[in-house]
Amino acid sequence: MATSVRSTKIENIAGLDSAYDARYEIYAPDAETALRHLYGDRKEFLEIFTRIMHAVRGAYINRPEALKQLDLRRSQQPDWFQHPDRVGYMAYVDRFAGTLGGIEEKIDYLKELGVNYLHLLPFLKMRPVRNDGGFAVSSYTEVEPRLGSMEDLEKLASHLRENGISLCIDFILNHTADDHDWARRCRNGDRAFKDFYHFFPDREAPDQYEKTLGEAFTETAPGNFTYVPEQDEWVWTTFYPYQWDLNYANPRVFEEMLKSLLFLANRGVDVFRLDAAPYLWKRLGTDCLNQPEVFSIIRAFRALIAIAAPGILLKAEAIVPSYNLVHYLGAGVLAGKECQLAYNTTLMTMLWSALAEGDAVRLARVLETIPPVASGATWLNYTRCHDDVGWDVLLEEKAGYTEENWREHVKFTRAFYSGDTPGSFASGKNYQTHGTAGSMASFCGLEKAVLREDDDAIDLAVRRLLLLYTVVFSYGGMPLINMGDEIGQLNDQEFATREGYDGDGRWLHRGAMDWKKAAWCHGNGVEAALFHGVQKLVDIRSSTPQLIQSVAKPAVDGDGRVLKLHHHNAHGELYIYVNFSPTPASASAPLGRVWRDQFSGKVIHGDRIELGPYGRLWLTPVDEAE
Ligand code: OTU
Repeated sequence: MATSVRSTKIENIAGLDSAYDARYEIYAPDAETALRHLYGDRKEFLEIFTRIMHAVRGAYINRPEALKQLDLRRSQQPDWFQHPDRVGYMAYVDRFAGTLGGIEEKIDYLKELGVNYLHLLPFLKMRPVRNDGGFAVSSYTEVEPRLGSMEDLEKLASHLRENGISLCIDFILNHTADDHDWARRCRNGDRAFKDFYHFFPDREAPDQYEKTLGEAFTETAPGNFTYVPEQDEWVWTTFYPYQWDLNYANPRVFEEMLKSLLFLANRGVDVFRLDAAPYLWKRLGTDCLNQPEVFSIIRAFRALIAIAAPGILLKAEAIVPSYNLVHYLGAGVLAGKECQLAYNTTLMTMLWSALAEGDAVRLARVLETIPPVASGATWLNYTRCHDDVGWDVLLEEKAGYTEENWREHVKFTRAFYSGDTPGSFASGKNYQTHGTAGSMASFCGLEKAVLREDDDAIDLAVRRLLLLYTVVFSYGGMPLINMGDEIGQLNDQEFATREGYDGDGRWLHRGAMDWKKAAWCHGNGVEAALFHGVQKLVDIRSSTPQLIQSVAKPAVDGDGRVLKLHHHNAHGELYIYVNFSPTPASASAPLGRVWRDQFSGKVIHGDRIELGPYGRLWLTPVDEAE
């Protein structure tokens, strides 16, 4: 057992207030354990640990008083983000509102919809031309000048806070842009920065690694290594050649990234989306995903944040099968020590699969296999985001189906959403070798229906969209709306002419927010049907305490076409029924109680329930006093 450095460090923090000292006592041992796993074999470990603790201490000292107060409030209510009234929204700054300042003018719109968690896609200083939609960061402490300044960020964060909206930003911690100061210094021959990245003098080691590595961008950026002519060396680049993977085996990288994170936290950021989290540690002979050290990196961040800024949440972006994914939320003895939130990519992909098939059997079977989530953490449920839908992840979640059956199904689903399958209602485009690009409304059939001016088809598309959101809002966890879904924004057919496109098909669903359409949300057309439908879900959800710290148990009914979700907690029971097919379905009513559907207000009598095409019910027990 390694000797503890804790007692030495405790003296160093004397003089800070009791809140800090108490948190140090609790969380420094977690940080130490995690950091020892990463760097414990270095003889200078004590120095490394001391430097890191000084950074944490400095961040606390510099933390604005208002944020310290928020930290205290949140420590008293650590499940604040799990309350059913929490609803998320994600958007690109420029496409939603032009600049950070512009976002302030959209706060009323967000509030009207019922949103109180806003994820803004990358807006930190980015590589000028090709920058992967901002995911190639040139500086973690500066805002992209085109989008605003650090002052603007602070101002926005504080206005959002005043309006009860928490701010989530991307923390792109796997790689920097090749024009980040660290990368520039490397190219200029500064040896001190060589170790910030993974460099190789020739192809020997890269070729060895490639044998077991996958590929993120199979078509636009094949391979995982890029030749740097200035250095006559190869550098590790999982994503685009201009995104250089950071080397977390170097403790300075961890230290610098921690400082960046705490710097941004002190500007008023509430939640950090840990981009491409699975990739942080490399090990020869593996796929270099989900390595044990990745979890120690996250654990160290979590424990150190818990000391300096405990109101902050970490959200894992890990597009991996659920048996790996749950570990990003902590499991077993590591419960409460990893991220608090993770994208539920299994639910997301399976929702699309069920909608394409008009059948919920596979969906329910896969949901049953998702391992339970640790207490204190929860899912972030969504249907679409700025990326493609990657079907690959499903190949690993067969839920008892044969390899061949499952492969065929995944192939069918992908073809369905590119619109290639005869009779498919969807409009989308194949992306790379394994994904599909397209907006939620276009996937749901609105694009084809509008083109045909077919009112019945438009109605079905609206029903599909609201059906998927019903599951997202009731599964358990926080729901996330992707910009424009609430008004049925379609694919951007001009995407290839947009600034930033660079041959990347994901721009198909990254068009600017159509504010003209958004203004129609008060009318009585499609936009209004969707906007009010989402608003209604927000309302119902926020008065459903049965969702607190609960994940639904899935079942099927109605010849396999109806998904039933069941919740049962200290606040009672909840049943959700959704018919994934375009034809009516009949299902058995839950027994033992009288139930009221929160959508229609109607009481359910008898033991059968009839659902219309893509029909849905939100059933809570009728109060006996009623
Ligand atoms: C993320 O996505 C971002 O969401 C993308 O927009 C970025 O391009 C990328 O990182 C690089 O920064 O491969 O198709 O397991 O799969 O991080 C999306 C996680 C991606 C990865 C995911 C990545």
